[in-house]
Amino acid sequence: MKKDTVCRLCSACCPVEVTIRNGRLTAARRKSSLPPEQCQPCPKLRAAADITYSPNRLTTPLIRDRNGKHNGFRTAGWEEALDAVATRMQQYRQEHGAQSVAWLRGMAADWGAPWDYASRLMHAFGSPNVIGNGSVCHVAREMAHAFTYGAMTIPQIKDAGCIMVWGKNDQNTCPPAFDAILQARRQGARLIVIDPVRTPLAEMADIWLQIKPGYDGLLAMAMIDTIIDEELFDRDFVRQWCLGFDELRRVAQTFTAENIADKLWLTAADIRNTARLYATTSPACIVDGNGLDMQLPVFDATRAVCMLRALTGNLDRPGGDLIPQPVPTRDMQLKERLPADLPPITCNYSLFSSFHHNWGLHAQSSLIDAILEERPYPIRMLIVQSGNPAVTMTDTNRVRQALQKLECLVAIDLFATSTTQLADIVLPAAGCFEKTQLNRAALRHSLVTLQDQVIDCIGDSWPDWKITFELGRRLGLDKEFPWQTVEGAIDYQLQPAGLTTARLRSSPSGIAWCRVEHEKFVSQGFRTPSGKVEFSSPRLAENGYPAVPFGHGFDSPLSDAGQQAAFPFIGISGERCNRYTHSQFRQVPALRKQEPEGYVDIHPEDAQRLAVIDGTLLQVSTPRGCIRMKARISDRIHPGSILIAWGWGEVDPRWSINNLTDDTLRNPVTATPSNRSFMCKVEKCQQADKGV
Ligand SMILES: Nc1nc2c(c(=O)[nH]1)N[C@H]1C(S)=C(S)[C@@H](COP(=O)(O)OP(=O)(O)OC[C@H]3O[C@@H](n4cnc5c(=O)[nH]c(N)nc54)[C@H](O)[C@@H]3O)O[C@H]1N2
Ligand SMILES: Nc1nc2c(c(=O)[nH]1)N[C@H]1C(S)=C(S)[C@@H](COP(=O)(O)OP(=O)(O)OC[C@H]3O[C@@H](n4cnc5c(=O)[nH]c(N)nc54)[C@H](O)[C@@H]3O)O[C@H]1N2
Ligand code: SF4
Ligand SMILES: [Mo]
Repeated sequence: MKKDTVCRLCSACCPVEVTIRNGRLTAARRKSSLPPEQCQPCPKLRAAADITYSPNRLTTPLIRDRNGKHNGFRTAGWEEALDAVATRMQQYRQEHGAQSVAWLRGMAADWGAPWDYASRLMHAFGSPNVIGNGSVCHVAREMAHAFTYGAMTIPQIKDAGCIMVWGKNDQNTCPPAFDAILQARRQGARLIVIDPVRTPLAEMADIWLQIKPGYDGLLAMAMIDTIIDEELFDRDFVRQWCLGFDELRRVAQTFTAENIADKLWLTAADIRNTARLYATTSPACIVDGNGLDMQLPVFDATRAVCMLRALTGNLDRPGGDLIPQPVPTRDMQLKERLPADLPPITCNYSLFSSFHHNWGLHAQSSLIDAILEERPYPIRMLIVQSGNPAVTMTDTNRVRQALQKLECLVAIDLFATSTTQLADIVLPAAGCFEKTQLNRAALRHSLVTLQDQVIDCIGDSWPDWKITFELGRRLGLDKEFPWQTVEGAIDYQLQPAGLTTARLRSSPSGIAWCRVEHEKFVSQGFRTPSGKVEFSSPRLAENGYPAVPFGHGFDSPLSDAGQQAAFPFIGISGERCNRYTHSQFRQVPALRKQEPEGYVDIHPEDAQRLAVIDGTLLQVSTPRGCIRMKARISDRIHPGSILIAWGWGEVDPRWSINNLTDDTLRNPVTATPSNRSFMCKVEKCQQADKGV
């Protein structure tokens, strides 16, 4: 039997067709606009059955018990485990206030309705502290889009004449977008790639700019300057729809291609030619990605990139960058229940916490400040849902110290992880094929697709929605969680759009709730305070931030930049590979066989200087800590930089890149640390330590 659903093994949220035999998932195929032989394969999806039926899945709730048989845990029933969680939550609320309990959502929840349900539960309980990981993921970038023209745009790749890919590697992270790039290339679209790493996409490009890691903001400003200086901008659009052109021009003039090319490891001609190709090929879209995120200047760098779209008149035009038409939904969050005078722990980043109603709180580092330094007040109990902060959060040592300091840690996950190992109570979650949920990605724009349950839950695992609803009811929130099925909750949420679960089920390709329109600004303006594209933002100026990107100058984006002699290499946190999602799936033999370990890529010139060969065990260190990994000689990076494989800390703590990252320097608006690019030292390991 074939069934349609949406895959959530990573956040690409691909529509898929699943084959079921005797109630078991046996295969899954990604639906694509391209013929099967032309579309990008996904090893994770191919291993969907191995992941789903992995013997390592958590199948029953666990409660910490030193004498327990399961790694310091004993098994428990759901009644006991949920009662224990509810009792502890109520105890902390009574003794220290509801705000002393926080909920941390990882990536796997971010695109699903569990987001709304967790917020609903916590807000009704009385705590504002539901924290996501958007300060390192795309939410900081989303805020930059929103502050420039009101919403995060969607590149119209298939219809573009020029595609500029800026720090995104869709081949591995979003195959449907990669299919679209290939299709556009066949139709003759020009391709620009801005990436410090020579990816397969960079090899395909008309222009590849091998930018110095973290310096994207300077490049964008120099491109703005070129486009203005050479009068390549869309005069009519700028005159009618943009605020602060003269201020932008003045600031951009301080970053001319000739002035800054050296700092970027580029030439002025590289920069000017790229700006010319982008500005003179119409329509053009920009695919921006996580290469801009996790950088100290992420907010202004992304704002500058956004301004390129507006300067060239590509906003909301076919083949350019579409302003999305979000699906109207009922607000599930119950924020109004929170006392007005109760600040969230992210209160130092209030613009970031409030720029988008649904995104909520994303200054992730604030959670660690609150636990360790009790700023602005202590967090005592934490519920982690679908995240592995012990590996994925900045400065692992500090994070682990915080998790250990907690009086109570609850983890909701599919697998035992470095985080569940520190927990007091572990709740087993059902995987993406075992549950029905509304994907947030599906609500962002017109086409709504249902992630539908296609097989039974494994063991005694429960879907996240059920865990949240049942916990809510145990906290006395029966009225807030009246639904016995997820369908009831989805129908309630989708009512304003006139959609139901039943209708979505009968339309597996999705339902367009409205017609896609372009140039909506002509009748509606932009969703900014001025109704225009804000090259200069009065709102930011009022809050003490530069109104124009880098209006207060450009500081080094790299942590420990002041100690170049001791830490001379630029470490790059490597791109996501297509077999794994962050710290996940290394325990699945089918995937691990294909890619057994991660490497530190080092340029041949640096390798020669350090007498390093393929397979030499390297120690990479920063003032926070070190990692040990084998070297791989590679000229896909620039001399002076190393590329460190991401996500291996779950296999061995010595492979954990966040041992190196710094959480003291942060973007003042979005709390983003420099997880992606940092200064570090590289040495050969002296001992006969073979690593793992
Ligand atoms: N240095 C450095 N740091 C980074 C990054 C980097 O590239 N470099 N990337 C950053 C980014 S962009 C992100 S998004 C974060 C990711 O950070 P995390 O969200 O912590 O990443 P994962 O390792 O994917 O952890 C997800 C966990 O959820 C579990 N899970 C999967 N599906 C479900 C489900 O349906 N329900 C529940 N309850 N659990 C589920 C998985 O088993 C896994 O343990 O890391 C960030 N940190
Ligand atoms: N297979 C798989 N897919 C995933 C995930 C996964 O873990 N595995 N995670 C999901 C999540 S949560 C996210 S956030 C997305 C992220 O998806 P992407 O945005 O594609 O992120 P990455 O692959 O980490 O990095 C993108 C590119 O940025 C480049 N880059 C690195 N440093 C810089 C820089 O300083 N400047 C520029 N311009 N580029 C730079 C990298 O070399 C890489 O080619 O992927 C999602 N999809
Ligand atoms: S890229 Fe692969 S793993 Fe990620 S959602 Fe799509 S099919 Fe699933
Ligand atoms: Mo992410």
